[in-house]
Amino acid sequence: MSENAPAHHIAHSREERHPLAKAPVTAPPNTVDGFVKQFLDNLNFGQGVALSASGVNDQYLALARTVRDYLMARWLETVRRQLVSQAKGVCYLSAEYLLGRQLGNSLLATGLEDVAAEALAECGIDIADLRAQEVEPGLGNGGLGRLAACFIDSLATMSVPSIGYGIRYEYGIFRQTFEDGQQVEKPDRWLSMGSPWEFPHPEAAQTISFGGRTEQYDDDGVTRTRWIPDWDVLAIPYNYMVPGYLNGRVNTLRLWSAQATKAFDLRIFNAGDYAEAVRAQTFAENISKVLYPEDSTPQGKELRLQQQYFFAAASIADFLDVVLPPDYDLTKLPDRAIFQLNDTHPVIAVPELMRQLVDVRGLEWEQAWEITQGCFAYTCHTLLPEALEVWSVDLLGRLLPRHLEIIYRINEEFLAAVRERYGDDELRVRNMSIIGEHPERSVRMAHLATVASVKVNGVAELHSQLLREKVLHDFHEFYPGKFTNVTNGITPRRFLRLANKSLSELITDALGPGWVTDLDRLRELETYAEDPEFRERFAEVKASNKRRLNRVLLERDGLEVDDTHMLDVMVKRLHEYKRQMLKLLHIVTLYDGIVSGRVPISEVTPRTFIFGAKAAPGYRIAKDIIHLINKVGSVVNADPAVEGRLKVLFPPNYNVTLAERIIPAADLSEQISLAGKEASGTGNMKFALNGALTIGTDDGANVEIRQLVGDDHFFLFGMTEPEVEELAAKGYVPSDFYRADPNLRSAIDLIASGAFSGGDRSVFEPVISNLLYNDRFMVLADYAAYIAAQERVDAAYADADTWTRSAILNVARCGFFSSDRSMRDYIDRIWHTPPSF
Ligand code: 26V
Repeated sequence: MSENAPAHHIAHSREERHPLAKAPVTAPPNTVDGFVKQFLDNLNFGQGVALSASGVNDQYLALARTVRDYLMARWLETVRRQLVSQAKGVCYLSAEYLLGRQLGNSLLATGLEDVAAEALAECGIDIADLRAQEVEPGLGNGGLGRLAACFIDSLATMSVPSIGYGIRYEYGIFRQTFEDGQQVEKPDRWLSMGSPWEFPHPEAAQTISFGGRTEQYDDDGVTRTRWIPDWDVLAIPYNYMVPGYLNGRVNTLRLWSAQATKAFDLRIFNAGDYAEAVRAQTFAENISKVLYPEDSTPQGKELRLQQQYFFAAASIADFLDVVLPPDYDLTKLPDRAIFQLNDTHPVIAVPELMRQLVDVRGLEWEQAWEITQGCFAYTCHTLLPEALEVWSVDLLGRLLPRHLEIIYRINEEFLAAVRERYGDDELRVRNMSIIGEHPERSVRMAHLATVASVKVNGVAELHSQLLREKVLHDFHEFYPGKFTNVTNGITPRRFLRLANKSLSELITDALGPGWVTDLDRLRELETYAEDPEFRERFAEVKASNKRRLNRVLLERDGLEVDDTHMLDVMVKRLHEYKRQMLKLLHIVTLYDGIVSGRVPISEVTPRTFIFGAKAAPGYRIAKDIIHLINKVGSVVNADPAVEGRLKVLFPPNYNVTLAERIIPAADLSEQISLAGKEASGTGNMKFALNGALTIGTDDGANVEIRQLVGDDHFFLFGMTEPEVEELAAKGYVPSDFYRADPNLRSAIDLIASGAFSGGDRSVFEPVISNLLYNDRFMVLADYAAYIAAQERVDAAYADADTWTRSAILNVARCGFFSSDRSMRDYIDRIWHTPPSF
């Protein structure tokens, strides 16, 4: 596998010239003194400041470099061994990696947490202040990007040969701020304070071409095609360490950054208008400038397709040119590499590999296609039809003319096989075609991915079933055995061991330390759930996590969390299908009950509601919902009639760092999507593993969570997926529900009356009319069941000790959701890439 340097391009003799160069790279001494020395060296020689003159950022950068130094020997050794062994490895292709902060994870992986804290204390520095200085790389939107980050963590921890490929966006997901309760997006300048975790390798750049035309030529009697592109950019690899947990292995994440090629420089040189010419350079560099913040409705933007091809082509070329030895027999490629497609974003890698094999390396089409079909696997992450990517043939043909030809040929041969099987069932042919005709002629990337892949998987049992039965039904019939499920997972290193240190210590006290890499061992906690003393300690852990969250939110946003309240949390992207509106209707119903006098205040369970959610900047209704949540919060929090028993908090800019603080403090996890819409969810797993109870629908991985933890420890409500289908078939009429339920009517009327918008009825009119006339996600249909389930929650919470027992059982029974298990499933059933050392 490829790692930090372009391996066999290194002249090995050079290394042997000086005796010191022959010695293996070693880590600094693993002692407090050793750490202090390394830290001061990095501060002095790396940052160019004396300790006495250094600021927090200097100190953070020096600390980051120091931890990096401890990982370096292992990284170089991992690279070396992978090159020598040439074992089959995974190339994980993902347009997003939502990594979270690196420092804490690196300290954990090296076992240096205590040494580092002590060393810094000796320098008069509180390590917590330095950790707080790190800006997380937010190179993803939500679940899909975070999943990629969990997976590469598990692959490193399980010693699987692998490399992650992606894009080094200069601006990650926008920073969310609120102005008068409305979302305002600010650029995320995550690189501006320095980037100690990355290693650029401009010498290993790939040239990526675009545009132009193709032509045929005669090659010794064989007609071949060549692509004559008309512009290109350089893809510069930036390597990041992916340390395994205490196993001495460090894998690589390689993110590509766009840079103008010489051709652009030449244009600048030749152009009369120098300033204009420099601007042309930024055109090339735009490609990796910014992460698209839409996470479910692809916009068909040209720049987005450029991004996809840019990183897919660079990654394929990197693997073929740099990782494989020079005379590698490409017919063996399927035994050497599997390219995992994280959704359709990298699928253009399929025709790119074909182009490389046929046009560049001269293989026959049939042979190339056989190789290609052995090298890809595809994970689908959605069920929403509008989220399935398509690219207009017009655009694709303009940007990548050769790839369009290749796609057409793949489709032609595929449809011939379909016709051979089914006769001239033209309806079926039209439905399965890689090319769609309406509303315009376009390439269906999910179809291309399915045709090209060894396996296609969904991300939870229900999701995979719906893929087989609905979304990709004809393909399942055509390729029985190609479809499979791999239920998502989360890394217990970041989301339990790092994020919830006190719970981790409690678990380690009970079970010993091995559980972090063997999460099924949490089962052994079941007996501890019956031990009153353990329950008391567990409850104290939860309370201390609430106090910690209070400190964080107070400092970050001036918000207060009352540690005597039930903490009821809904954190995830804002999307109608996830139904933040249902949660909000619950809150408004409680408030309405209090102010109308229908519910005595003494009967209201004290609850703090926390929301965290970003809306895609162009998603109107989602932004209106954010506005409404904030406005309801201002009114409820300020109303003396509530007596502080209900609080609604919406800290802005929810991200991985904040998740690590919120999730361990939560009592109740809100997983309330319309059944059949959430592919899996992974936040649901994080909460359950941290001892929150779930209130949820039968959707995504909620289904599996409930099966594992048991019905007594999960608050299930709402329509099932077949019931949703049934209601949709018969016609969902929201006003029927509105009229039939006085509580619902009253809550909606309260919002519509302007009670949360200073009397202005127009502000939230779009949200209300959406609910009443235009809601694809049937919020009102599940309202009554949701309210009833929340009443069960209140009743259960009233018995604190029994609640704690349920919380412990949630932890004990969620070991299945370790991403180590997900990786094992991929390895055994899709990749066939065993651990190597
Ligand atoms: C789509 C697009 C469209 C174009 C612009 C950028 C962009 C970025 C991402 C996406 C796909 C979003 C799909 C996604 O995130 N799915 C989520 O995947 C999680 C991991 O499998 C899963 O837990 C969630 O249920 C699913 O919604």
